Amino acid sequence: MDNWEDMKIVAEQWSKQGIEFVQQIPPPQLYAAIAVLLLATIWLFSVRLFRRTKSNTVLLSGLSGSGKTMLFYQLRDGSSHQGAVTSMEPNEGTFVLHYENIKKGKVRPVHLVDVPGHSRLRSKLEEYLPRAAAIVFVVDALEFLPNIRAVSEYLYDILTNASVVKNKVPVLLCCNKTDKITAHTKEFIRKQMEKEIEKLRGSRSAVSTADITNDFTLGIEGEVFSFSHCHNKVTVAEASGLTGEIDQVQAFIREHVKP
Ligand SMILES: Nc1nc2c(ncn2[C@@H]2O[C@H](COP(=O)(O)OP(=O)(O)OP(=O)(O)O)[C@@H](O)[C@H]2O)c(=O)[nH]1
Ligand SMILES: [Mg+2]
Repeated sequence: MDNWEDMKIVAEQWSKQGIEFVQQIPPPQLYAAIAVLLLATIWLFSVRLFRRTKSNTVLLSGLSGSGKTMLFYQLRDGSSHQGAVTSMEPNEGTFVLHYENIKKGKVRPVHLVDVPGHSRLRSKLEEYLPRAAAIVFVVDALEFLPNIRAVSEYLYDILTNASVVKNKVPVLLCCNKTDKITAHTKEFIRKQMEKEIEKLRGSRSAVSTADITNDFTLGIEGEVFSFSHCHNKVTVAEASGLTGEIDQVQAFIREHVKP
């Protein structure tokens, strides 16, 4: 009982001292301290809010005919009900990926945008780049060599775009159409594209094919280009929009749009 009483007295003394201490502080300083505290809490809350509202936009880009639209439908419906027609408009949708429909529960939807690859429509891409949480760059692994220059230029334009660099948007180099045995492997495609981009780096006074402003230079000065030198994380994967082998694409999307 004695102990309890002692503690009460000590607590009372402390609170008295505390109040006296606060009263000693000149009001302007007190207000400043309160303001700082308030601002700090507001800042903390907005940081948390901002994190929650992180973009869920994933872009499918790449040359015309690489298979973006087919991949879009595979990701959405788990089937490839369209293809062969050149897209004239961006294909957009916000949905839970098809394979995730099986898992019941709260899963964050993905905003997927399939941007046409036709050279005249590619400037559309620039509108979407600032919002992108991730980019799936689709490459036709069958018709790769005849298009190597164009493919590399397009990727170069994306990797040097200001918002892509500033936001460090991760890029998946998706080697598509691997259902055919004549398809090139992702390792081959990666190496060849590194070589081609190395050439482009030297001669990049050429006009951008995609109307995308090249705001940054690529790679490390004086070193042979490698995707590992990019500001962005660039990874490679194989897929087939035709047969629905899209596990690696799905995993990439979910890595960057957290469920
Ligand atoms: N073998 C094979 N063919 C594919 C695959 N994906 C797409 N194709 C074929 O490639 C062609 C182009 O596919 P799309 O999905 O329309 O290509 P896209 O990238 O949307 O082209 P644009 O809309 O013009 O930018 C179609 O004839 C498809 O049948 C695939 O995984 N394997
Ligand atoms: Mg299309």
